[in-house]
Amino acid sequence: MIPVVWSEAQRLHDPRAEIWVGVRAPAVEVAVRADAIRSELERAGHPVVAAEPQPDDALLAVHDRALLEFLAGAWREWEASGLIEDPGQDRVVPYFFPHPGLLGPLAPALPAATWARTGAFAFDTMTLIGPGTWEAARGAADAALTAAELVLGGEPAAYACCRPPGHHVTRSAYGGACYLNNGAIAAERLRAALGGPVALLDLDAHHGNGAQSIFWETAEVVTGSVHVDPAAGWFPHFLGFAGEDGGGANRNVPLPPGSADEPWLAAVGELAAWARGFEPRALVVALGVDAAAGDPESPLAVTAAGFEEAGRTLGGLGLPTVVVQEGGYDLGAIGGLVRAALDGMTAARPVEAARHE
Ligand code: SP5
Ligand code: ZN
Repeated sequence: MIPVVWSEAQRLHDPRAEIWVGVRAPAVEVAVRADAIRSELERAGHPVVAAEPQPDDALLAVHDRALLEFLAGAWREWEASGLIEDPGQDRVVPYFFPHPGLLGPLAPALPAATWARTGAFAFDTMTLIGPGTWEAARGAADAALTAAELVLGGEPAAYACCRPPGHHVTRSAYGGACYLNNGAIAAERLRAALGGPVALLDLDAHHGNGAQSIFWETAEVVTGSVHVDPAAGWFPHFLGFAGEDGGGANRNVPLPPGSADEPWLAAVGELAAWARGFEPRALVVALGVDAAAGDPESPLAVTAAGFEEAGRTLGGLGLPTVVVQEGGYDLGAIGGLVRAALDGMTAARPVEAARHE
């Protein structure tokens, strides 16, 4: 049974809201998501392992120090600034952005005003920071790294119940309900320990723009993503098109809204076959389950049987495998969807076996 790595700190993140087109709506990325997944996996017999604290170096390997320092201090600074009382904003949120069209060739200075600084690091208005956000994001990254360590220690596969998710975060900017790129951090740890290449394949309904950007044009970590087509109007809007190939080291398979098991599984198969061509030493799966039919955040229509089959396809690569949780917002379904995906992954193989092939 694939071990489930759990960080108690993830519950400390309560974004309360997401701000979309200027309107404050209830958050969908909530702590009970992780509770639902954990209880389903425990019921199915998966052992639960506590995340171990990990060194900052592992985060600095994929993120700029400036982003990490901002995230670590953002809430305290916001609190001290008086913005909670006046104008009455209880979460860290951007309002002004160093757009390339604004700056031209000039390098952005870090704004002196607390209320302006957020825009130097956030690329959307939907990813709010509150009192426990940094501790939770750090806990999620610790979980991903602990899962990587379990795999390096001989587990064929390990699952990190990461919350908040991570796959939209680049080296220098956060958004999409994500703060630290847990999957990229795990992939880089595996690459450092085993040598490259490592494959990172993203099943979340939204494009894995973070890993694409972090590992752009390096074949040491090859990245692939299947997602709903941004050309049909979906987040992250500016990225995720088929032509973004990173000099051959990235592959995107955008699908039309409404796509169900057949085209989605064909895309998963295409990504797996493409990744196999690099002869990777390990696999990271960014397992969002928001591609499911019934998920409120995506128009894809994948079934639980589809997720199990995707697990079989990815497990069939026969690689040491770290699975990290990304999106998935149908609280009644997410646990079963994650369990189905892990159920499929029986063919993952431990580091030594995969090496002595
Ligand atoms: C990890 C992950 O799945 N992030 C997805 C973030 C995409 N969210 C896009 C939301 C688009 C606006 N939704 C409007 C609904 C208002 N509640
Ligand atoms: Zn998503």
